[in-house]
Amino acid sequence: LTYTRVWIPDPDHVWRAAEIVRDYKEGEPVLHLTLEDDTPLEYPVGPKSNPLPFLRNPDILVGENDLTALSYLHEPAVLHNLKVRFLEPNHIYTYCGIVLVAINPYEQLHIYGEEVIRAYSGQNMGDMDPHIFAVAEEAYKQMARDERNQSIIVSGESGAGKTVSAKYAMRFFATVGGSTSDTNVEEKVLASSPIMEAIGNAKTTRNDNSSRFGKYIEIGFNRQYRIIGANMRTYLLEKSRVVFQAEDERNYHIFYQLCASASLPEYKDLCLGNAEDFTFTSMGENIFIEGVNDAEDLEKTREAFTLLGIKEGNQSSIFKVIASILHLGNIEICSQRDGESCHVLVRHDLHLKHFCTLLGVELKQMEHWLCHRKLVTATETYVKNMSTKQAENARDALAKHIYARMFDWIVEHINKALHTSSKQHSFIGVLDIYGFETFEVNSFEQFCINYANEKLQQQFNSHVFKLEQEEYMKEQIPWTLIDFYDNQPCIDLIEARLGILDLLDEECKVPKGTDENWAQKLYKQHSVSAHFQKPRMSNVSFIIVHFADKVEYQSEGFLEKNRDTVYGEQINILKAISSQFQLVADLFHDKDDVAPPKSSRVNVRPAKSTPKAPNKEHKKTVGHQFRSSLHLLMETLNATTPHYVRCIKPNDLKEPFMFDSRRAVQQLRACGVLETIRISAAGYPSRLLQPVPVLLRSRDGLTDKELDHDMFQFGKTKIFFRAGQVAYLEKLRADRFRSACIKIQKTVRGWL
Ligand code: AOV
Ligand code: MG
Repeated sequence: LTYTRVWIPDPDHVWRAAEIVRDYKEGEPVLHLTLEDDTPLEYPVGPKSNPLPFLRNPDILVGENDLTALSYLHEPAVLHNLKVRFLEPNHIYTYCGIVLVAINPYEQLHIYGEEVIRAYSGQNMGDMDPHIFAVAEEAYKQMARDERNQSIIVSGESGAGKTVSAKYAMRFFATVGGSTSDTNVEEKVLASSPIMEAIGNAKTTRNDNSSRFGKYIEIGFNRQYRIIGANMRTYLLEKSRVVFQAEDERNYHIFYQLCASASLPEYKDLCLGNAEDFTFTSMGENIFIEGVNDAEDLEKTREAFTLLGIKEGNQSSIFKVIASILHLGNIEICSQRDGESCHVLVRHDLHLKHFCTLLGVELKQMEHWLCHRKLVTATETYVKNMSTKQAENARDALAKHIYARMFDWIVEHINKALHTSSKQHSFIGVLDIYGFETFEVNSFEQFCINYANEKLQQQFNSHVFKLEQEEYMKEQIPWTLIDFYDNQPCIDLIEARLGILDLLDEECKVPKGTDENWAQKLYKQHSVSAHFQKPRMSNVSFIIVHFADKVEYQSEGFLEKNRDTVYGEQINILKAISSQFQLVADLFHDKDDVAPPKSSRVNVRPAKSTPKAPNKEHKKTVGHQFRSSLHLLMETLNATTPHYVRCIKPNDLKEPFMFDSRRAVQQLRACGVLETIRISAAGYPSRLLQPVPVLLRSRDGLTDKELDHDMFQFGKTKIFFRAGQVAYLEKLRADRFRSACIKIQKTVRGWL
């Protein structure tokens, strides 16, 4: 009796180990199996039931640190191998061809110290355990070897560990590429993280420290490959969070950090108190995060500001702006009896006073423009009352606007602090964006976030699959095309002509456009798309079949968020006070994002104290800007050598070392890791342009003992190597070079 070990599908564990206990002849309807606990099982097989099960790898291979080393490469093998490594020796990193898979341990591990960085520095990827440092080292090495810019692209769903991985990669560069001078520029690069997290991360139901913006930070190096500076680009901050948080979620950390420190003497004049007392910080109804001390974190934020050279004065202005937003949120707008207009109870409303004092705004003006707006028609300009609802919306829009401006101001100043005048030779970019996410209610923000992830997935696909295959074909290397999931149709659905974004922009231009009308237009235009669905029970939501999952989006609010209007009068008030506080003045320095009064070309008579609003008709929509910034990002990434890190979230409970196979497999299926394995195992990831190094001067040179014949292929213009072979050759070359040097030295010494 021959035992054959197999994997069979299982509803709980996805795959289950079994053994075939009776010889099977082709065409028989059942396989006789036993499960691991010796239960016998008759497993139906055939065209109408199950395909023949996958074979299991010999135990000796399980735990391999590169999945491409497995004999049988299929989903159950990959899953099992990752799980065994993760649970038994607690190895969170595994290579998967060119991709590093990182499973979130939800526990502080002692594998990130400086001594570990030193150990990885200068080593070859294959010689060490898989690690984020190994990937970083590879990028650093390739930057020097190929004289080419590099990128580390970290992806994975929300909470999978992208931000943590990106920070470790940056720490690696700061350590191995630290400057020799005393500018401590590498420390400054690292100091940008706590600041950006304070102002751009928040607790969501998926992640206590969820990034609500995307970030691409380019670390610049000189000819000696020492860090000389850095520059950061950010992508679409989730502004709505400033004024609204879902249950059990929080606003940006910085608000809680300030509230927790409200009693300190230096923050007295912010007039803050408990975060529970402010609308904008208490909507989620839980102001705490387990294990986080907001007051201590404020200290870290401040230290980082100081390290980056942001002066005390500016720091306190930033805190004033943040506090002013909290006060703005607490301003009560009361309905008048007529129901058409509203007012603010100034005498009772300390928050309005605090807001005005903190920003140096004239109270009377603010009070007026909180409840009124200016309308411009073809012939005249008049002032109109706002309803309570309108006024509240306008107030919230102002709060979001102020926050977003402050965010940009800080990014700009961090960039100034990281800027260098010395000549940059090359850079390594680290990309950390918000991960794919789906909530109970998904809106414009999730749509943008998931769109970004869709683009990133495509970048990955085209790098790994298309480019590889095209290259092999161009070079006429034998190669069988491998099918892979191409998400271009889904991207087209979103960004192509008459796609979701185009229709949204169009609806924003229609005078009486509504979210519902837009949804109807989507149904009409896109029902044929395989990636678009109309939910049966709804007339206002739509479903997109993303690479990672199906997501249902509620159309409500899309138009407003895409337009992103703030009433010009309120901005004008803030501009009018510009002389008083420089930072506030800077924040509201003209940019064309103010809502144009209707038919604004005529006759605008600005009120005396309010400077003229810029009357640009063509303010770009948020969706439009986001699309452009993603295009730019893809161009940048495509001009670098990419290194991919795929983060996997092993469970939804944030439990240390708990592996939920169903969740893991869902992510593996979605991110293309399985296809990557097939390609990397079959392909030749390394290549050298001919003419090749000394060692490999001819075809004959290559076929001798140095390399196994299966390890390379000659293309028309390049030689292709299997993974790991180039490093091997480099070592051989170095050895030969060394022995040649020694010979010369000996000869020279002989002469002397
Ligand atoms: P994300 O960046 O991928 O989510 P994070 O990097 O913020 O996820 O990770 C979420 C949490 O998981 C962290 O706060 C840590 O507690 C834990 N964690 C992740 N990686 C590690 C690690 N290597 N070691 C220890 N703990 C880790 V989002 O920003 O939500 O998409 O938008
Ligand atoms: Mg993150």
